[in-house]
Order: sequence, then C-alpha cells, then structure tokens
Amino acid sequence: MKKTVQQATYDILRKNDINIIFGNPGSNELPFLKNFPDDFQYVLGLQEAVVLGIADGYAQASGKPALVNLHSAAGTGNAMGALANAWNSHSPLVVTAGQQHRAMVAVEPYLTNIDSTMLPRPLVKWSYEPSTPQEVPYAISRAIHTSLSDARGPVYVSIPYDDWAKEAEPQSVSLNNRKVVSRRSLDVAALSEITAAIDTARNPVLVFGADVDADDANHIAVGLAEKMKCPVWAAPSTPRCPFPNKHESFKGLLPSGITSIAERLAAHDLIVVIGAPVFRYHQYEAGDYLPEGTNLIHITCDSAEAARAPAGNAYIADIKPALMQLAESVRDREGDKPAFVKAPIQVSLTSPMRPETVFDTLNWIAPENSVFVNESTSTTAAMWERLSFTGQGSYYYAAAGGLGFAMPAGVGIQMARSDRQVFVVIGDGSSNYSIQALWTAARYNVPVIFIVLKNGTYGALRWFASVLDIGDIPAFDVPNIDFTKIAEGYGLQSFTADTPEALESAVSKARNSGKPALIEVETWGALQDLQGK
Ligand code: TZD
Ligand code: CA
Repeated sequence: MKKTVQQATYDILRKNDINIIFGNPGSNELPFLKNFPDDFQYVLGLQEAVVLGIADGYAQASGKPALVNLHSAAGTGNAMGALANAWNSHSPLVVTAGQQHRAMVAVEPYLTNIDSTMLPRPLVKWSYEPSTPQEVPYAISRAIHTSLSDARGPVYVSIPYDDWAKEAEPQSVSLNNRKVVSRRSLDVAALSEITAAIDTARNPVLVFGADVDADDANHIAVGLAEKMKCPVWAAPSTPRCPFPNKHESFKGLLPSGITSIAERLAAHDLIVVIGAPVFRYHQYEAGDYLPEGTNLIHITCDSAEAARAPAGNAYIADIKPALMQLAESVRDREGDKPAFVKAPIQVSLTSPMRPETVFDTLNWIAPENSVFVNESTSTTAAMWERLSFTGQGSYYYAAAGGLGFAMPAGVGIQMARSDRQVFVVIGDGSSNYSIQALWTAARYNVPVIFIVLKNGTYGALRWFASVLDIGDIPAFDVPNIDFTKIAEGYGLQSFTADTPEALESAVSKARNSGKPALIEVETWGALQDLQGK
C-alpha cells in the first residue's frame, strides 16, 4: 500500500519508540497533525519555551528522544533559551518546525522560517530542511539517530507544510528496520594509560558529572569510588546528580570559579573527571586552572568538551562502558574507606522559614525515590547539603543556567516517571520564565508538586553583585507576586506554608489528591539579611 510522507514519518517514529509529540501548533504544522493517530499523544504547551522544557525533562528522564513540534521561526525563537539548556545537558531532542508551502516560500510569505536551518544554530547538532518531500522520512530518521549518537543532543528539521500529503518514496520503509548502536568503550591503550595513572597516583580524586546519571551509571561510579577509596565531588553546576550525595565518600558540589575549584582539589596529585566538562566555570577568578603539580584525566562522551578543556588529558568514550572498564581495571586500594565527618548544620526556626528549614522538612517528608528539580538559584548549595539524592535521576537543574527550565522540565520528568514524586523547588524570580507549564500539568493531570520559595528578590544576583563589587542596582527585587492565584488561574490547587508543619500538611494534601499543586513558601533570604532584620 502506498503511504504518504506523513504516514511514513509516523511509522518511523513508532519504530523508534516515540509516541508523544510536545508542541504548540500553527498553520504550518497543522497538516502534520491531520488524522492524528490514536497511538500517539499530543502534549500541548502554551508557549514554546514551555514545550521545549517539558520535552527536555521527558527526554532526560526517559533516556528516549523526545519529539518537539514548533511553529516556524517565531516558535523556534521562543524555544531558544530552553534549547540552550537542552544542548548543555546532551538532551536528545528531535525538534521540528513547520515551514511555509514550497510553492511560495521564496516569496517569503507570512510565517516563513527564513534561513530555517540557521535559526537554531549553534544549539543543535544537526539542522536540516529536506529538499524534496520524499526526503522527509529520511531526514526524520537521521535526526533521531543523530540525537542519540556520539554525545547526545538536540537536532532540528524544518518541514514545508505541503510535504506531508505527498506520496512517500517506497524505499523509505527500509528505515523502519534499522538501528544505530553507539557504545564507545576505551581502547586497550587508553584504558591502560588511565589505569596506570590512577594506580600510581598518591591521592587521586574523582569528579563526576551529569553524563554519569544520563548513562544510567551511578552505581558503577560508586563501585569505582569504593575501589579507589578516594573522595568524590560533583562537577560545578552539575545539571544532574551522578553520585549519591549522602555517600561517605561524597564531598559536595564543586564551586564554579577557577581558583575555588583548584583550592578544593589542591591536595590531590590526580583529578579524574568523568561525564562533565573540565570545568563548567561561572564567575571569573584569575588563577591557575589546576593546582600546582596536579594532573587531570578527563573522560567524556563529547569530543567538543574534550577539545575545549583548558588543561589535562582527555579521552572520548561513552560513560557507562568506560566506567565499567575502569571499575574493573583499577587496583583495589589498601586501607579504610575515607570517612568525612560532616558537621551537622543547625538552623534556628525563623519566621519566615530559612530555605534550609524548607529543605530539611522536604527531606523528612518526601518519599525516598523522589525527584527534585532545582531552580532556586541562591539556595543550591544548601539544597545539596540537606536533601538526599540517592538513586539514578534524582536531581535536575538548568544546564546552561537559563531560567525557565524547572517548571516545564518537572512536568516532562513526571510524565516519564509516574512511579516517582517530582518536586520542583523554584525561586520566586525563576518561577516567571515558564509559568505556563502549570497549565500543562493541570491539563494532563501530571501530579508535580511545585514549591515556590518566595523571598521577594533575585537572591543569586545580589550575591553575584557582591562578588563583582557592583553594589545595589534597581533591578533586584520582585515583590508582590501571588503565585497561589496564578496557579489557581491555570487550574492548580495551591497552598501557602509558613511553618514546617504547614509544609508537611500541604505536601500530604497534594500527594493524596493525585493532582499537581503549587505551594508558596515565604522564605528568609538575602533581602532580610541585607536589611539586617
Ligand atoms: N534570565 C534567564 C533566562 N536566565 C538567567 N539565569 C537570568 C536571567 C539571570 N538570573 C540568574 O542567573 S539567577 C536570577 C536571575 C534573574 C535570580 C533568580 O531568582 P530566584 O532565586 O528568585 O529564582 P533566588 O534564590 O532568589 O536567587
Ligand atoms: Ca527569590
């Protein structure tokens, strides 16, 4: 039976286990959605930043590519900030956008995606507009495989709207029967070089990054650390948690300045970084990239990441096979496991609550396998100290630092993992970048719990201003936003909580309802501290 380009494309999506389309449609995209197949779900986001963020969360938490359908240039433009995060977290997104009709696209009608393949660059691995309708299934197939191979990441395909109804080229059915396997281990020479360096090091240290978690390899990272009996850090600003943060070997989240990192790692003669860039710096601190006399070995799935590191020797391999090889080959070190006695940090019960109190409460009441999506920028260190990220996929954060990630990503993660409770813990500043995600959570009954920490200010910017010696600026504070009313407007139940008991009660009401909820928690933060209250 002859198939249309549209039918052939849906077949390819099915064969690749893609059955959800995350989108916000316009005229150019409607022909793709005509006679929408029963075995697919369309998840509507009200703005493209939200659409892309939901798909990003879904792709990261499921490990599968997520299909995104955006409206031409304007929709792509709205999604670009979210694409920066997806690019930096190696998230396998197949982003499509509708193009105007081939017959008139050169005349540049309304809603033309001008120079369509240029638009999403440099935040995609591959950007393409098929030159004939018959090429569309091939381009979609290539896009899926490209998103998943080498370092994973987003790809982009622009498709003229008249293509879908055209007859598919019969040979394209062969695309349904293929797979692309990418499992790069370390070769013998690389493995023996790295093993020798680790085995002869006096005092090595491990730094793990997001790609350990993305490659489902946290338990192997634990095995390696326990064999090496060395301390472990999480990479600076890591967008995922690669190692159980309450493990006795775990030292914490590395800071993100050159000299701060070098200071933390100064005692070690060898730093082994696995599954992260070397390094993801934030504030500039003049100084040496590495402590004096320290060597660095970098194992990454991303060749660009390897090439751009300022120091150390890099090896390119997929993280899980490389970790398995290393965990097998390194020597078992003598002596005891390192025990770091972490001083318990006390907080007094203030009103409003300290963010620390909120995290302690959450740590107490959240189910053990909960997932935390963080976008409370000034409280990240406190969160890592207080909350437990135990299993695989327990923590997510905006990989490019672009706000507007957590709310939609939380929805996508909860869709991929209905077996786990997702908590989005987000600042009152960050909540405003993709707040329409609340509607998608309500519309599809995705039971995320959104906890908004309301301190009335851009706390992290106040901190950064002090680092840069900027002083006060007239754009720090965000007073008078009622998130409970916004949530209600989008169809969510909402609560306010000003004590640990109130927070516990709100979380349990939300969980019992099986529906999404927003909890607004006024917190004591930078503003009160600055005012000396
Ligand atoms: N816009 C976007 C898209 N991303 C950004 N990172 C910023 C602006 C700048 N920015 C930060 O990097 S942190 C921050 C801003 C505005 C303040 C966030 O405030 P918050 O959290 O209320 O969410 P805290 O805990 O008060 O810092
Ligand atoms: Ca804030």
